[in-house]
Amino acid sequence: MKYGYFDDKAREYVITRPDTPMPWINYIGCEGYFGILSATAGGYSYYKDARLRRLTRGRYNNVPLDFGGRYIYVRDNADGSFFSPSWMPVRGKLDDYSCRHGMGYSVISGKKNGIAASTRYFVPMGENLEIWDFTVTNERAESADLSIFSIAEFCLWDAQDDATNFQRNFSTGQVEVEDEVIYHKTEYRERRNHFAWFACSEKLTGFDTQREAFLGPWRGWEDPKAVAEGKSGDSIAHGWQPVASNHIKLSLKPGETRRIVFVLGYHENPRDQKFDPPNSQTINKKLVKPTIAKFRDPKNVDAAFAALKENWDTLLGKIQVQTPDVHTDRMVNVWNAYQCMATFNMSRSASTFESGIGRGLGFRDSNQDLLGFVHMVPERARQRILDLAATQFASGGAYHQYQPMTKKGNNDIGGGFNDDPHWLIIGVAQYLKETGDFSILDEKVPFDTTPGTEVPLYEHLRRSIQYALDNIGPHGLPLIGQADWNDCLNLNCFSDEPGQSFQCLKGATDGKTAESVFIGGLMVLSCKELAGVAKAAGKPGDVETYLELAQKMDETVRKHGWDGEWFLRAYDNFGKKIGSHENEEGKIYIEPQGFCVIAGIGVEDGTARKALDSVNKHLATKHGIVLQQPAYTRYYIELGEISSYPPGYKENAGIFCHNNPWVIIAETILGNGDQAHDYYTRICPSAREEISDLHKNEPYVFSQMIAGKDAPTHGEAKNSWLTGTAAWTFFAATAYILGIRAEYDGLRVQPVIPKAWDGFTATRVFRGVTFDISVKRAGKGNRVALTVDGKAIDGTIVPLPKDGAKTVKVEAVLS
Ligand code: BGC
Ligand code: IFM
Repeated sequence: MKYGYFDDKAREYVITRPDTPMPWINYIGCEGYFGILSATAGGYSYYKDARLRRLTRGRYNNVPLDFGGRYIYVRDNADGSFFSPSWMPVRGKLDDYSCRHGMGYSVISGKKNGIAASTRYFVPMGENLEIWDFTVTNERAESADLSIFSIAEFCLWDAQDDATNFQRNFSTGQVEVEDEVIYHKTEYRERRNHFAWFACSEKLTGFDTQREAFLGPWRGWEDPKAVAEGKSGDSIAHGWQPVASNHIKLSLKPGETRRIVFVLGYHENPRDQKFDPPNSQTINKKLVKPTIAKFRDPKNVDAAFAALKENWDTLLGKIQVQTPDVHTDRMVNVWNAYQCMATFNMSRSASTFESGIGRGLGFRDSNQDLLGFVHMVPERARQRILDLAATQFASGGAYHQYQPMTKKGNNDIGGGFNDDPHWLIIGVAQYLKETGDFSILDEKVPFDTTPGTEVPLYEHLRRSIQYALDNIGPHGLPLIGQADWNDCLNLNCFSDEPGQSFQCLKGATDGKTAESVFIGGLMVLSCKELAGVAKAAGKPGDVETYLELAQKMDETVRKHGWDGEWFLRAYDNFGKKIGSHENEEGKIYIEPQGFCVIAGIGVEDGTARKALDSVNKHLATKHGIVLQQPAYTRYYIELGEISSYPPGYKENAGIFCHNNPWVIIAETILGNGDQAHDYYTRICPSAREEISDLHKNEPYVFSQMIAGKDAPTHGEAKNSWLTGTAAWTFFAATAYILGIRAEYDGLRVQPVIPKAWDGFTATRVFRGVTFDISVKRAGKGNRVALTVDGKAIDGTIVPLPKDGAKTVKVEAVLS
């Protein structure tokens, strides 16, 4: 069953009933101010860091799952009845409901008894605030006397502290109200540098800032006292739970529409102007008054919305395609690119599945995310690379995560995930191919964010490989450390004691035995990429060094990492094979199959083909490719967290969508466009829209995981939005299936599309030049003949125009 539809022209997904199988969310904000926004107006907002600057409260993982948000109540003063146009939190029956999730905004509309209301939520570009642009229409034949109530609940900044330290927090909350603006100033006494505010474009009938005054004792959000009685309490919060609620009375003639703008904003002094005067007990309101005045005027709201639209048109305009497949088109042109920006901004921190407290920005994650967004925001990719590299250790190892607010490595998790350093090379290489900006390699970047340790970024890349060379195991393969890409394959964490959890036990191992074939494959690729960087950057000496290392590791992987029909996964702490036909369970894993082929291992001699055939035979299902088989039916302490999951979920044989595109890319490398696109379609959310009751998650974004064939809920998705799947599927579809990819010397056009496609057209903006590409089939193969501005060229790389032209016309014929 479907719960909505794609409005492809408008770049919106339209949800037509509020009781979706899961909260179907969107994100607002794409610079510093961010919010999660569900289709029923749930979710919270934060500034830069979902943990350290949480502005409002949402109650995730609650009953129902999505609770607390940006709520509006519409009350009919004639009979005292009321409803929420977003369905939540009143949840009464609506006569009409829709939510249009668009690019950086959502419009949620509801109608009841002839009163239609709609709110457009968004964050203007360049501002630290969100707008709730509300309109209400009286569709009745007689006048309506209405009360509108808005409410947001403030979080006391640090989301972790807010959730746990209420013995203190119940006594710290403070607000001020001036000129009908509610200022939330908890902590202002000591910090004097930040506050939030809530304002409205209309004259207020009343307000509330104390949650219990608004709700009334022992009442819930579905039936607040203020709304039921039609009267706010004009309360001032002293401790407890500060909120911001406005009450506006309206009298609407038949057919009349009124618009009210609510604005929730945040102010934080710039770093160099940290604090307001020491004894200041009242906040420095003049800092935000011009902004408040600006957005109380609907004209400025319209202009801000137009600017937001324009921003997204520009970003998405970098790649637009028209193929015979509607799912490919809408994912590439709109939703997958949009999801890539969300993973860039949010990493893995804040979603329906992530609390915003547990995870900062991942080193491996953010480097991989770059593959999906560098073409849209190259300057921001540059900064991200420098921030990531600054958390690397002098050894070349890296913190696994860093906190976006402080940009410092996270000590709780530490380092020792031995795949991490390689991803920096892959991220930087992609940045260079996209932008040609080699100046980044000379940027001075510290180790472990320690002043005085700065070296050029290029040296960081060299240290990444040095770290791998310093951590080689008994078979000559890279040591796995805490884990590799598969966070849950914890081969150095074991204990003989029954009932021990997967946590690393001190002294259990020296970590010098367990090896990863996957990192072996990854290292072959990263060495080749580093050789490519060195060549393009004019460092010929290094080219040979890294190509030799790639060659050597390639040989080691074939010698010690090949199981006969597929690539092995690892050697455990006892030197025993993992991912081998010799194992009883976990005989074959997906990661090394896809990745070794991407690295070029065995492509010439047929082993690569064998490995991918084994994937097809043992791992492929109609819902996607599972991570390994057979699933672990019991807990193996020597394997760690992977076997803690029941069969078919997450890393224990779930369909981990993130590495499906590795196989998709691998299939294109071997020239098999049919198989590649078929795998793509299996996990593609749009193609799964019809089975929403099974899939459950949003049909417009990829999920991290779909339950595998061993799970009772095979086909059910979890962890939507924030996943490496976003970048990798985008990269697989655009750069490998459609074959349009950035190279040092130009734009490659080398499609490997399904045989049934007669071609496609695309526009790709690359280094400021628009490439208009048209691909036609003259035969069923993948051989490409290119004509550029009417002239045939050799090879598949279209160079940038020498005459400074801003457009290039490319015609490709496949035979
Ligand atoms: C995995 C989770 C795991 C977590 C912590 C994640 O990357 O997907 O299943 O619980 O890492 O190890
Ligand atoms: O590789 C990881 C990623 O860093 C976070 N999500 C899960 C993946 C597999 O464990």
